[in-house]
Amino acid sequence: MSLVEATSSSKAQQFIDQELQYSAHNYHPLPVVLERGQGVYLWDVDGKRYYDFLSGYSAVNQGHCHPRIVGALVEQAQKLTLTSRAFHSDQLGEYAQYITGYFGYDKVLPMNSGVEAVETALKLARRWGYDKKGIAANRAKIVTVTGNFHGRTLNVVSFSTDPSSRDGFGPFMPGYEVIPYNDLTALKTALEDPNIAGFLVEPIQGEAGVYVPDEGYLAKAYALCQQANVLFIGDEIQTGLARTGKMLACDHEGVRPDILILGKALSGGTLPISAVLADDDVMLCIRPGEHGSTYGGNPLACKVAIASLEVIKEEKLAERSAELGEYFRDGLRALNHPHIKEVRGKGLLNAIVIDHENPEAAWELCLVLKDHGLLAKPTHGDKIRFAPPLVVSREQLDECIGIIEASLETLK
Ligand code: IF1
Repeated sequence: MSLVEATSSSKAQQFIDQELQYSAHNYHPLPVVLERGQGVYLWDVDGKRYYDFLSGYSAVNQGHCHPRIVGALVEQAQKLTLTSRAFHSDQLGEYAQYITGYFGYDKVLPMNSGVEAVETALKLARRWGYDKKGIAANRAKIVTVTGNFHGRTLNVVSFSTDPSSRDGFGPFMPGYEVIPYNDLTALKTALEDPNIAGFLVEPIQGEAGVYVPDEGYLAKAYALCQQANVLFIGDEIQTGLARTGKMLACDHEGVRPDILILGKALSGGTLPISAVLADDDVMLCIRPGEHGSTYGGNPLACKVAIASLEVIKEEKLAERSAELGEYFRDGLRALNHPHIKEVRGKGLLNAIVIDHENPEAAWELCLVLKDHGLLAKPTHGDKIRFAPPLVVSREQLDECIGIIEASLETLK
Protein backbone atom coordinates (compact mmCIF):
# COMPACT_ATOMS: atom_id res chain seq x y z
CA MET A 1 0.00 0.00 0.00
CA SER A 2 1.50 3.35 -0.96
CA LEU A 3 1.37 6.39 1.32
CA VAL A 4 -1.16 8.02 -0.99
CA GLU A 5 -3.44 6.11 -3.36
CA ALA A 6 -3.69 7.74 -6.76
CA THR A 7 -7.04 8.77 -8.19
CA SER A 8 -7.97 9.09 -11.85
CA SER A 9 -9.62 12.47 -11.21
CA SER A 10 -7.20 15.36 -11.66
CA LYS A 11 -9.52 17.62 -9.65
CA ALA A 12 -9.50 15.19 -6.72
CA GLN A 13 -5.78 14.64 -7.08
CA GLN A 14 -5.14 18.34 -6.53
CA PHE A 15 -6.93 18.18 -3.17
CA ILE A 16 -5.07 14.99 -2.22
CA ASP A 17 -1.69 16.48 -3.13
CA GLN A 18 -2.45 19.66 -1.20
CA GLU A 19 -3.42 17.64 1.87
CA LEU A 20 -0.28 15.52 1.55
CA GLN A 21 1.87 18.62 1.40
CA TYR A 22 0.36 20.57 4.28
CA SER A 23 -1.44 18.09 6.55
CA ALA A 24 0.12 15.47 8.85
CA HIS A 25 0.33 11.97 7.45
CA ASN A 26 -1.56 10.34 10.30
CA TYR A 27 -4.13 8.64 8.07
CA HIS A 28 -4.17 6.58 4.90
CA PRO A 29 -7.49 7.59 3.35
CA LEU A 30 -9.20 5.96 0.41
CA PRO A 31 -8.49 8.05 -2.74
CA VAL A 32 -11.81 9.93 -2.75
CA VAL A 33 -12.40 13.64 -2.08
CA LEU A 34 -15.84 14.43 -0.72
CA GLU A 35 -17.61 17.74 -0.79
CA ARG A 36 -21.26 17.09 0.13
CA GLY A 37 -23.30 14.71 2.25
CA GLN A 38 -27.03 14.14 2.70
CA GLY A 39 -28.61 11.19 4.47
CA VAL A 40 -26.89 7.97 3.38
CA TYR A 41 -25.18 9.66 0.43
CA LEU A 42 -21.86 11.44 -0.11
CA TRP A 43 -20.78 13.23 -3.30
CA ASP A 44 -17.19 13.73 -4.38
CA VAL A 45 -15.69 16.83 -6.02
CA ASP A 46 -16.54 15.40 -9.45
CA GLY A 47 -20.20 15.01 -8.51
CA LYS A 48 -20.09 11.21 -8.18
CA ARG A 49 -22.50 9.83 -5.56
CA TYR A 50 -21.60 7.17 -2.99
CA TYR A 51 -23.32 5.21 -0.27
CA ASP A 52 -21.55 5.98 3.00
CA PHE A 53 -20.93 2.63 4.73
CA LEU A 54 -18.66 4.05 7.39
CA SER A 55 -20.91 6.88 8.70
CA GLY A 56 -17.95 8.78 10.14
CA TYR A 57 -17.19 5.72 12.28
CA SER A 58 -20.82 5.80 13.53
CA ALA A 59 -20.96 9.55 14.09
CA VAL A 60 -23.67 10.16 11.46
CA ASN A 61 -26.22 7.55 12.59
CA GLN A 62 -28.92 10.13 11.82
CA GLY A 63 -27.62 10.60 8.26
CA HIS A 64 -25.39 13.35 6.89
CA CYS A 65 -26.52 16.95 7.50
CA HIS A 66 -29.83 15.96 9.10
CA PRO A 67 -32.08 19.04 8.67
CA ARG A 68 -33.31 19.00 12.28
CA ILE A 69 -29.77 18.83 13.67
CA VAL A 70 -28.30 21.37 11.23
CA GLY A 71 -31.31 23.61 11.94
CA ALA A 72 -30.56 23.55 15.67
CA LEU A 73 -26.88 24.22 14.94
CA VAL A 74 -27.59 27.24 12.72
CA GLU A 75 -30.21 28.72 15.05
CA GLN A 76 -28.01 28.52 18.15
CA ALA A 77 -24.88 29.56 16.25
CA GLN A 78 -26.55 32.90 15.57
CA LYS A 79 -27.36 33.46 19.24
CA LEU A 80 -24.54 32.19 21.51
CA THR A 81 -21.93 29.49 20.89
CA LEU A 82 -19.62 29.58 23.93
CA THR A 83 -19.66 31.08 27.41
CA SER A 84 -17.02 28.77 28.99
CA ARG A 85 -18.10 27.25 32.29
CA ALA A 86 -16.90 30.32 34.15
CA PHE A 87 -20.49 31.47 33.65
CA HIS A 88 -23.84 29.71 33.28
CA SER A 89 -25.73 29.54 29.98
CA ASP A 90 -29.45 29.02 29.34
CA GLN A 91 -28.69 25.77 27.47
CA LEU A 92 -26.62 23.54 29.80
CA GLY A 93 -29.31 22.94 32.42
CA GLU A 94 -31.88 22.13 29.73
CA TYR A 95 -29.49 19.71 28.03
CA ALA A 96 -28.32 18.09 31.27
CA GLN A 97 -31.90 17.48 32.38
CA TYR A 98 -32.81 16.13 28.93
CA ILE A 99 -29.93 13.70 28.50
CA THR A 100 -29.97 12.41 32.10
CA GLY A 101 -33.72 11.77 31.76
CA TYR A 102 -33.16 10.16 28.34
CA PHE A 103 -30.65 7.60 29.71
CA GLY A 104 -31.77 7.43 33.35
CA TYR A 105 -28.78 8.81 35.27
CA ASP A 106 -28.49 11.49 37.95
CA LYS A 107 -25.89 13.62 36.21
CA VAL A 108 -23.90 14.27 33.02
CA LEU A 109 -20.38 15.65 32.63
CA PRO A 110 -20.23 17.19 29.13
CA MET A 111 -17.02 16.95 27.09
CA ASN A 112 -16.09 17.23 23.40
CA SER A 113 -14.20 14.36 21.78
CA GLY A 114 -14.77 10.73 22.62
CA VAL A 115 -11.36 10.20 24.15
CA GLU A 116 -11.87 13.21 26.41
CA ALA A 117 -14.98 11.50 27.75
CA VAL A 118 -13.03 8.26 28.23
CA GLU A 119 -10.31 10.16 30.10
CA THR A 120 -13.03 11.79 32.21
CA ALA A 121 -14.58 8.42 33.02
CA LEU A 122 -11.19 7.01 34.06
CA LYS A 123 -10.50 10.00 36.32
CA LEU A 124 -13.98 9.61 37.84
CA ALA A 125 -13.45 5.90 38.48
CA ARG A 126 -10.08 6.46 40.13
CA ARG A 127 -11.48 9.28 42.28
CA TRP A 128 -14.42 7.13 43.33
CA GLY A 129 -11.94 4.35 44.13
CA TYR A 130 -10.10 6.65 46.56
CA ASP A 131 -13.04 8.53 48.04
CA LYS A 132 -15.65 5.78 48.22
CA LYS A 133 -13.93 2.39 47.93
CA GLY A 134 -11.01 3.41 50.15
CA ILE A 135 -8.20 2.45 47.80
CA ALA A 136 -4.85 3.82 49.02
CA ALA A 137 -3.58 6.97 47.28
CA ASN A 138 -2.16 6.36 43.78
CA ARG A 139 -2.91 2.63 44.00
CA ALA A 140 -6.15 2.58 41.96
CA LYS A 141 -6.20 0.30 38.93
CA ILE A 142 -8.54 -0.09 35.96
CA VAL A 143 -9.12 -3.41 34.20
CA THR A 144 -9.37 -3.24 30.41
CA VAL A 145 -9.40 -5.86 27.66
CA THR A 146 -7.32 -6.97 24.71
CA GLY A 147 -8.40 -5.48 21.38
CA ASN A 148 -9.67 -2.34 23.08
CA PHE A 149 -9.98 0.97 21.30
CA HIS A 150 -10.86 4.03 23.38
CA GLY A 151 -8.97 6.84 21.65
CA ARG A 152 -5.48 8.16 21.02
CA THR A 153 -4.31 10.09 24.10
CA LEU A 154 -1.15 8.88 25.83
CA ASN A 155 -3.09 7.67 28.86
CA VAL A 156 -5.55 5.70 26.74
CA VAL A 157 -2.94 4.17 24.42
CA SER A 158 -1.09 3.13 27.59
CA PHE A 159 -3.46 0.16 27.76
CA SER A 160 -3.89 -0.43 24.03
CA THR A 161 -2.91 -3.84 22.69
CA ASP A 162 -2.62 -2.50 19.13
CA PRO A 163 1.02 -1.81 18.23
CA SER A 164 0.04 0.87 15.68
CA SER A 165 -1.80 2.80 18.40
CA ARG A 166 0.85 2.34 21.10
CA ASP A 167 4.35 1.63 19.85
CA GLY A 168 6.75 4.56 19.90
CA PHE A 169 4.73 6.69 22.30
CA GLY A 170 6.09 5.56 25.70
CA PRO A 171 6.55 5.93 28.58
CA PHE A 172 3.04 4.86 29.49
CA MET A 173 0.60 5.53 32.31
CA PRO A 174 0.61 2.83 35.02
CA GLY A 175 -2.53 1.51 36.73
CA TYR A 176 -4.06 -0.59 33.99
CA GLU A 177 -4.48 -4.35 33.80
CA VAL A 178 -5.33 -5.86 30.42
CA ILE A 179 -7.20 -9.16 30.34
CA PRO A 180 -8.64 -11.10 27.39
CA TYR A 181 -11.96 -9.75 26.02
CA ASN A 182 -14.96 -12.03 26.38
CA ASP A 183 -13.26 -14.00 29.18
CA LEU A 184 -15.22 -14.00 32.45
CA THR A 185 -12.75 -16.23 34.29
CA ALA A 186 -9.97 -13.75 33.61
CA LEU A 187 -12.23 -10.91 34.76
CA LYS A 188 -13.23 -12.69 37.97
CA THR A 189 -9.56 -13.28 38.80
CA ALA A 190 -8.57 -9.69 38.00
CA LEU A 191 -11.34 -8.30 40.22
CA GLU A 192 -9.97 -10.12 43.27
CA ASP A 193 -7.43 -7.29 43.51
CA PRO A 194 -8.90 -4.85 46.06
CA ASN A 195 -7.30 -1.90 44.24
CA ILE A 196 -9.46 -2.26 41.14
CA ALA A 197 -11.71 0.82 40.76
CA GLY A 198 -13.24 0.15 37.36
CA PHE A 199 -13.66 -2.19 34.39
CA LEU A 200 -13.59 -0.36 31.04
CA VAL A 201 -15.13 -2.22 28.10
CA GLU A 202 -16.76 -1.71 24.69
CA PRO A 203 -19.98 -3.78 24.49
CA ILE A 204 -18.91 -4.68 20.93
CA GLN A 205 -15.35 -3.99 19.82
CA GLY A 206 -15.62 -1.79 16.74
CA GLU A 207 -12.03 -1.25 15.75
CA ALA A 208 -11.11 -4.84 16.51
CA GLY A 209 -13.38 -5.71 13.60
CA VAL A 210 -16.89 -5.69 15.10
CA TYR A 211 -16.08 -8.38 17.65
CA VAL A 212 -19.39 -9.34 19.32
CA PRO A 213 -18.79 -11.06 22.69
CA ASP A 214 -20.66 -14.21 23.74
CA GLU A 215 -24.30 -13.82 24.73
CA GLY A 216 -24.38 -13.03 28.44
CA TYR A 217 -20.81 -11.74 28.68
CA LEU A 218 -21.82 -8.16 29.49
CA ALA A 219 -24.44 -9.16 32.06
CA LYS A 220 -22.10 -11.58 33.83
CA ALA A 221 -19.24 -9.08 33.69
CA TYR A 222 -21.50 -6.46 35.25
CA ALA A 223 -22.50 -8.89 38.02
CA LEU A 224 -18.84 -9.68 38.74
CA CYS A 225 -18.12 -5.95 38.99
CA GLN A 226 -21.01 -5.46 41.40
CA GLN A 227 -19.80 -8.34 43.60
CA ALA A 228 -16.28 -6.86 43.63
CA ASN A 229 -17.44 -3.27 44.25
CA VAL A 230 -15.91 -2.20 40.90
CA LEU A 231 -17.46 0.35 38.52
CA PHE A 232 -18.58 -1.05 35.16
CA ILE A 233 -17.56 1.60 32.62
CA GLY A 234 -19.39 1.18 29.29
CA ASP A 235 -17.75 2.86 26.29
CA GLU A 236 -20.73 3.30 23.95
CA ILE A 237 -19.09 5.98 21.83
CA GLN A 238 -19.34 3.80 18.73
CA THR A 239 -21.94 1.18 19.75
CA GLY A 240 -24.40 3.54 21.39
CA LEU A 241 -27.17 5.77 20.05
CA ALA A 242 -29.10 3.06 18.17
CA ARG A 243 -26.16 1.74 16.12
CA THR A 244 -26.52 -1.90 17.28
CA GLY A 245 -30.32 -2.12 17.28
CA LYS A 246 -30.94 -0.82 20.81
CA MET A 247 -30.44 2.66 22.20
CA LEU A 248 -27.28 1.32 23.87
CA ALA A 249 -25.50 -1.95 23.06
CA CYS A 250 -25.61 -2.71 26.80
CA ASP A 251 -29.41 -2.72 26.54
CA HIS A 252 -29.23 -6.03 24.67
CA GLU A 253 -28.30 -7.60 28.01
CA GLY A 254 -30.09 -5.24 30.38
CA VAL A 255 -26.80 -3.85 31.66
CA ARG A 256 -26.80 -0.29 33.05
CA PRO A 257 -23.17 0.86 33.18
CA ASP A 258 -22.13 2.63 36.39
CA ILE A 259 -20.38 5.09 34.10
CA LEU A 260 -21.75 5.51 30.56
CA ILE A 261 -19.60 7.12 27.87
CA LEU A 262 -21.18 8.61 24.72
CA GLY A 263 -19.80 10.51 21.72
CA LYS A 264 -19.87 10.52 17.89
CA ALA A 265 -23.60 10.44 16.96
CA LEU A 266 -24.41 12.56 20.01
CA SER A 267 -23.97 15.43 17.53
CA GLY A 268 -25.15 13.65 14.37
CA GLY A 269 -21.71 14.27 12.87
CA THR A 270 -21.90 18.06 13.06
CA LEU A 271 -19.29 18.84 15.77
CA PRO A 272 -17.44 16.97 18.55
CA ILE A 273 -19.80 16.32 21.46
CA SER A 274 -19.24 13.65 24.12
CA ALA A 275 -20.72 12.93 27.50
CA VAL A 276 -20.12 10.92 30.67
CA LEU A 277 -23.22 9.88 32.65
CA ALA A 278 -23.25 8.54 36.20
CA ASP A 279 -25.25 8.72 39.42
CA ASP A 280 -24.42 11.17 42.19
CA ASP A 281 -22.37 8.76 44.35
CA VAL A 282 -19.87 8.58 41.47
CA MET A 283 -20.27 11.89 39.67
CA LEU A 284 -20.03 14.09 42.77
CA CYS A 285 -16.57 12.67 43.60
CA ILE A 286 -15.24 15.36 41.23
CA ARG A 287 -15.64 18.77 42.81
CA PRO A 288 -15.56 22.31 41.36
CA GLY A 289 -12.24 23.14 39.72
CA GLU A 290 -11.07 19.51 39.51
CA HIS A 291 -11.97 18.78 35.90
CA GLY A 292 -13.22 20.64 32.84
CA SER A 293 -12.70 21.79 29.28
CA THR A 294 -13.06 25.06 27.39
CA TYR A 295 -15.84 23.83 25.14
CA GLY A 296 -17.41 21.22 27.41
CA GLY A 297 -21.15 21.85 27.67
CA ASN A 298 -21.11 24.86 25.35
CA PRO A 299 -24.55 26.21 24.37
CA LEU A 300 -24.13 25.22 20.73
CA ALA A 301 -23.26 21.61 21.63
CA CYS A 302 -26.16 21.44 24.10
CA LYS A 303 -28.68 22.51 21.48
CA VAL A 304 -27.26 20.20 18.82
CA ALA A 305 -27.11 17.19 21.17
CA ILE A 306 -30.77 17.59 22.15
CA ALA A 307 -31.79 17.67 18.47
CA SER A 308 -29.56 14.64 17.72
CA LEU A 309 -31.13 12.63 20.53
CA GLU A 310 -34.67 13.69 19.57
CA VAL A 311 -34.11 12.49 16.00
CA ILE A 312 -32.96 9.06 17.20
CA LYS A 313 -36.19 8.53 19.16
CA GLU A 314 -38.63 10.19 16.78
CA GLU A 315 -37.29 8.36 13.73
CA LYS A 316 -37.10 5.06 15.68
CA LEU A 317 -33.52 4.55 14.55
CA ALA A 318 -32.86 1.74 17.05
CA GLU A 319 -35.78 -0.31 15.72
CA ARG A 320 -34.68 0.38 12.13
CA SER A 321 -31.12 -0.61 12.97
CA ALA A 322 -32.23 -3.92 14.50
CA GLU A 323 -34.54 -4.86 11.62
CA LEU A 324 -32.35 -3.65 8.75
CA GLY A 325 -29.18 -5.05 10.33
CA GLU A 326 -30.71 -8.53 10.37
CA TYR A 327 -31.83 -8.03 6.77
CA PHE A 328 -28.38 -6.87 5.70
CA ARG A 329 -26.50 -9.76 7.36
CA ASP A 330 -28.94 -12.29 5.88
CA GLY A 331 -28.43 -10.72 2.46
CA LEU A 332 -24.64 -10.91 2.73
CA ARG A 333 -24.72 -14.49 4.00
CA ALA A 334 -27.06 -15.48 1.17
CA LEU A 335 -24.30 -14.51 -1.29
CA ASN A 336 -22.39 -17.55 -0.04
CA HIS A 337 -19.37 -15.87 -1.54
CA PRO A 338 -16.05 -17.78 -1.30
CA HIS A 339 -14.25 -14.57 -0.34
CA ILE A 340 -16.52 -13.90 2.64
CA LYS A 341 -15.23 -15.97 5.56
CA GLU A 342 -17.65 -14.50 8.09
CA VAL A 343 -20.43 -11.92 8.42
CA ARG A 344 -20.84 -10.53 11.94
CA GLY A 345 -22.38 -7.68 13.81
CA LYS A 346 -25.42 -6.39 15.59
CA GLY A 347 -27.93 -3.90 14.23
CA LEU A 348 -26.26 -1.80 11.55
CA LEU A 349 -22.75 -2.26 12.97
CA ASN A 350 -21.47 -5.08 10.79
CA ALA A 351 -18.29 -6.39 9.23
CA ILE A 352 -17.22 -9.07 6.81
CA VAL A 353 -14.01 -11.06 7.21
CA ILE A 354 -12.36 -11.49 3.83
CA ASP A 355 -11.01 -14.91 2.87
CA HIS A 356 -8.26 -14.39 0.29
CA GLU A 357 -4.59 -15.22 0.05
CA ASN A 358 -3.76 -11.63 -0.88
CA PRO A 359 -3.16 -9.72 2.43
CA GLU A 360 -4.24 -6.51 0.65
CA ALA A 361 -7.53 -8.02 -0.51
CA ALA A 362 -9.70 -6.02 1.91
CA TRP A 363 -8.08 -2.75 0.87
CA GLU A 364 -8.34 -3.61 -2.82
CA LEU A 365 -11.98 -4.57 -2.36
CA CYS A 366 -12.63 -1.16 -0.78
CA LEU A 367 -11.08 0.50 -3.83
CA VAL A 368 -13.42 -1.47 -6.10
CA LEU A 369 -16.40 -0.74 -3.84
CA LYS A 370 -15.53 2.93 -4.18
CA ASP A 371 -15.53 2.67 -7.97
CA HIS A 372 -18.95 1.00 -7.70
CA GLY A 373 -20.30 3.83 -5.51
CA LEU A 374 -19.95 2.48 -1.97
CA LEU A 375 -17.48 3.83 0.60
CA ALA A 376 -16.14 1.51 3.30
CA LYS A 377 -12.76 1.00 4.94
CA PRO A 378 -10.89 -2.10 6.14
CA THR A 379 -10.14 -2.49 9.83
CA HIS A 380 -7.17 -4.55 10.95
CA GLY A 381 -6.27 -6.15 7.67
CA ASP A 382 -8.88 -8.63 6.56
CA LYS A 383 -12.10 -7.11 7.93
CA ILE A 384 -14.31 -4.51 6.32
CA ARG A 385 -16.74 -2.63 8.52
CA PHE A 386 -20.16 -1.93 6.97
CA ALA A 387 -21.98 0.71 8.99
CA PRO A 388 -24.36 2.90 6.96
CA PRO A 389 -26.39 5.72 8.52
CA LEU A 390 -29.41 4.24 10.32
CA VAL A 391 -31.76 6.09 7.95
CA VAL A 392 -30.79 3.70 5.12
CA SER A 393 -33.76 1.97 3.43
CA ARG A 394 -34.27 -1.71 2.66
CA GLU A 395 -34.16 -0.95 -1.07
CA GLN A 396 -30.86 0.92 -0.66
CA LEU A 397 -29.46 -2.06 1.27
CA ASP A 398 -30.49 -4.32 -1.61
CA GLU A 399 -28.60 -2.09 -4.02
CA CYS A 400 -25.56 -2.09 -1.71
CA ILE A 401 -25.56 -5.88 -1.35
CA GLY A 402 -25.53 -5.96 -5.15
CA ILE A 403 -22.57 -3.58 -5.23
CA ILE A 404 -20.70 -5.71 -2.65
CA GLU A 405 -21.36 -8.89 -4.65
CA ALA A 406 -20.26 -7.31 -7.94
CA SER A 407 -17.13 -5.94 -6.29
CA LEU A 408 -16.21 -9.29 -4.74
CA GLU A 409 -16.33 -10.80 -8.23
CA THR A 410 -13.41 -8.59 -9.28
CA LEU A 411 -11.11 -9.88 -6.51
CA LYS A 412 -8.53 -12.03 -8.27
C1 IF1 B 1 -9.25 7.28 14.74
C2 IF1 B 1 -11.00 3.53 15.31
C3 IF1 B 1 -13.42 3.46 15.29
C4 IF1 B 1 -14.14 4.70 19.64
C5 IF1 B 1 -14.48 4.19 20.91
C6 IF1 B 1 -13.49 6.05 21.98
C7 IF1 B 1 -13.14 6.61 20.76
C8 IF1 B 1 -13.46 5.94 19.56
C9 IF1 B 1 -15.21 2.86 21.03
C10 IF1 B 1 -12.41 7.95 20.75
C11 IF1 B 1 -13.06 6.53 18.26
C12 IF1 B 1 -12.65 6.53 15.97
C13 IF1 B 1 -11.33 7.26 16.10
C14 IF1 B 1 -10.75 7.32 14.72
C15 IF1 B 1 -11.32 6.12 13.95
C16 IF1 B 1 -12.46 5.61 14.79
C17 IF1 B 1 -12.31 4.19 15.16
F1 IF1 B 1 -10.82 2.94 14.14
F2 IF1 B 1 -10.06 4.36 15.59
F3 IF1 B 1 -11.11 2.64 16.29
F4 IF1 B 1 -14.56 3.99 15.19
F5 IF1 B 1 -13.39 2.18 15.51
N1 IF1 B 1 -14.14 4.86 22.05
N2 IF1 B 1 -13.07 5.87 17.19
O1 IF1 B 1 -14.46 4.01 18.50
O2 IF1 B 1 -13.29 8.94 20.24
O3 IF1 B 1 -11.65 10.79 20.48
O4 IF1 B 1 -12.04 9.79 18.24
O5 IF1 B 1 -13.84 11.14 19.32
O6 IF1 B 1 -8.67 7.65 15.78
O7 IF1 B 1 -8.67 6.86 13.73
P1 IF1 B 1 -12.65 10.23 19.54
